[in-house]
Amino acid sequence: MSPLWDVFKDLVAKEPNSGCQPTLWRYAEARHAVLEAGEIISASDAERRVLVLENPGLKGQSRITTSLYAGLQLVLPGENAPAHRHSQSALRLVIEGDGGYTTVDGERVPMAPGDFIITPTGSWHDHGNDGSEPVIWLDGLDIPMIGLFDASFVEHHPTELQSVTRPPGDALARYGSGLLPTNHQVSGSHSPLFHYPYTRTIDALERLRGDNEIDPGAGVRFVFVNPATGGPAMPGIEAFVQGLEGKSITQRYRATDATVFSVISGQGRVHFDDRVFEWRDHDTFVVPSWCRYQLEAHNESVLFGFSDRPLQRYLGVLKEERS
Ligand code: 1HN
Repeated sequence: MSPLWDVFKDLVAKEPNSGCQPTLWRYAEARHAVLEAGEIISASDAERRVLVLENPGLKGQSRITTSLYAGLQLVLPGENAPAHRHSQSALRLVIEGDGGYTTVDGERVPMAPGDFIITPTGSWHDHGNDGSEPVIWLDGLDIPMIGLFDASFVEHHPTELQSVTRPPGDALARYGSGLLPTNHQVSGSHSPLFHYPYTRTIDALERLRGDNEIDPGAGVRFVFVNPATGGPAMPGIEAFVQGLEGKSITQRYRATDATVFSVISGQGRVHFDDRVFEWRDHDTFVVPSWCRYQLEAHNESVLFGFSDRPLQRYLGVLKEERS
């Protein structure tokens, strides 16, 4: 036994205080480092050749926020990252390069810049690059959460690549047009659609540019949903895109879900109470839990973001404040 009164204040904190720090990774520098990693180890030897975006306030923990992992992954032309599956769920935001692909449970999905792709818990996935340029993307996984539950399993596929058993575009044809096959059984967990092409995302953002009704004070903000339920694409992580007008600034806002942002396009600043970061194309930055911030855009910009919001909502602990 141990005395509660010695630790009570730490266990039930007055407000969030994990140590997670506001941090920005410049893509120009990160890209250079990731390409250098490409000279040191192959994708196949590494299994996944990734540079982890580790929060400097959470050193040695391979996490970008208390609950989430993020990293930048490189696949060079002709390379493969072997097929495996694990308890952890992953999302990807493609940053650069054409000719990349990922195969998820038998369907091979092309990766184009801006595409959002999920590999939910337990799904077989392998990656490759048939093009002539390096392909780089941002990975987000719920690794710290699965660690907390002590529920991690991983399995390697008997062959380096899984077989492709579904035609290209199959999931998008079945689930990507606001139509649901009448015999679809809602599983209640993750989205049956796992590829959200940027061509469609940007079309929605452009059509609604300047609309301030979708998320007042935050530009035009769309969540990637499971079309069968209207809920988030994966139960534990919510991802969104946010379109900001040129020379605009969002309302002061804070929430209990620490949020990872990746700049799809544009330039601007993120203002915190005690610091300001300049961001531009493909930079990644993190806003810790309960940290007030404003997003300023110098020109028309598109941001991608993700957080553990659905779980906080489910537990009834999600708290937001606009001021
Ligand atoms: C993983 O499976 C991927 O499939 C990326 O691309 C990053 C980090 C830790 C554990 C598994 C991938 C990962 C990972």
